Amino acid sequence: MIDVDPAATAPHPVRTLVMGVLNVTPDSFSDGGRWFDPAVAVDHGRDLIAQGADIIDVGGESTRPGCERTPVEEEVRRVLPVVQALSVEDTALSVDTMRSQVAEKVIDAGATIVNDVSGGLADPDILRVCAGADVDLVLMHWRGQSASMQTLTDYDDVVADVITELSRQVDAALAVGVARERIIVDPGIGFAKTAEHNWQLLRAADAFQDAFADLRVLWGVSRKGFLGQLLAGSRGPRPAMGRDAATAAITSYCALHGAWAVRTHEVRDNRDACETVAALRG
Ligand code: PMM
Repeated sequence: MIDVDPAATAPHPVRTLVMGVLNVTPDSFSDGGRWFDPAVAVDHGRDLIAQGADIIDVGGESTRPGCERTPVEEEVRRVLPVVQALSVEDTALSVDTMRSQVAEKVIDAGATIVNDVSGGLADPDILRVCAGADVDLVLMHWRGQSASMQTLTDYDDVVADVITELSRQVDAALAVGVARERIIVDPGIGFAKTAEHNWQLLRAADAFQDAFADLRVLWGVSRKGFLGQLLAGSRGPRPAMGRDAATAAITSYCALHGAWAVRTHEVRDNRDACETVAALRG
């Protein structure tokens, strides 16, 4: 097994890292409710670490399409105890939030990565908070809140448009003082995108990597709806829990195409996939 330091800022480590998803929510699309109790969530986080997660990504607000916002106090109530408890583990801790108030609190509690799926657009103060702290910042391509995002899928050329729009988000972060090497970019698979857009972005992984050549690239495809559509049977789309093999296949593909990290619900097989690709690449 190859150890990689999640705090190192080189865009292409010898092995792609695995960010394990820990959703402390009652309603996330694939695992909503399973880890809602803080003690159960902490146990699951430790389990993901034991399975090989390099980073744990704690989220307290579901971003599934159509979803309404979680009140800020409730988001803090969900994530803070889990971050506090996991901060003693020897694993990088990321928090999936679009809110500056939440980011401030979890940074104080030991989070080392802020994963903002809105890429600084939902609450621009989050950029200032991250600029003033010792954290990495994930900027994901985003066009609007979950309640409306699937109406925001008009693109001239999805690959070029995502690169242009995400570059603007990167520039906004740089403008308030976030250091370039602390920025991680993510194309936002499934966010304001149709299934075909997701496939086009994945096929263009090299172009995406080239456009952000000096930055780390994170991909989040795990169990997403377009995989359910791909694997649909006579009873409709394959349920989320049956999409892990497809997820691991895409993990291998992203690793081969230079991803810094993948964000996945299932960790063991995805870590194995990253190890295997690292061996293949020599
Ligand atoms: N996807 C989800 C949530 N957070 N963060 C990043 N950086 N990239 C993603 O693709 C992403 C994310 C939605 O999945 P979930 O509800 O299962 O966590």
